[in-house]
Amino acid sequence: MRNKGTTSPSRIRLAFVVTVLSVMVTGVALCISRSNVAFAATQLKIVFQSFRDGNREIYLMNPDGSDQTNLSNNPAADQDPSISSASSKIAFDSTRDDRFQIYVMDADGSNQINLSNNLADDISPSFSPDGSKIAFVSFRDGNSEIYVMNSDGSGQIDLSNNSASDFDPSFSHDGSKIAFRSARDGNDEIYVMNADGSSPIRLTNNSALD
Ligand SMILES: [Ca+2]
Ligand SMILES: [Ca+2]
Ligand SMILES: [Ca+2]
Repeated sequence: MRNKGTTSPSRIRLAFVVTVLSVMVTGVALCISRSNVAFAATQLKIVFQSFRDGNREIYLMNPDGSDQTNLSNNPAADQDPSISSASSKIAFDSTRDDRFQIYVMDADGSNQINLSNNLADDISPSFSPDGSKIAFVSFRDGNSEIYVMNSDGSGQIDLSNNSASDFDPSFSHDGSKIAFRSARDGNDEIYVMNADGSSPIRLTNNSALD
């Protein structure tokens, strides 16, 4: 179960791709929060995860591929980076404290802090565009839910509150919406809700996995 957030990157977080591309072109702050790669337009850096050291690590590189640097540098699994141009912070999840938890670090890899800090798995962090919030997935309620917290780890709130699987949150460019994947209607579909969890709307509707 704990690997679910990383085994299906092709199925996730597609709802805001058009917005993401326009943001990148116009050079305004962040960006994307896909499972393995995030692009910080204003910082001209790309953060990604790599298994090149025998375990998953968070790396940073220039857009031309130069200066690839291991930021997380820990024998545990470190994955799912989300970079905030607004705050110059990188959120990720890691098993270094046994369960997957949401961590944040500075863009040079310093000051790595456990933000979610509970006994259940927490994965798939995604910064809001202004860097003030982090959406993530938590299993603390017995099934996966979309949570949001302040960027210091305070105020952790269940937004999806549904007995089905909910995964892969991604903020819209203005921070007002969160797209995610849910199986609440029988199979995986893409949904969008307000950033406070209200008014979830199903965007896809088919028998395949979205
Ligand atoms: Ca690692
Ligand atoms: Ca759920
Ligand atoms: Ca479907």
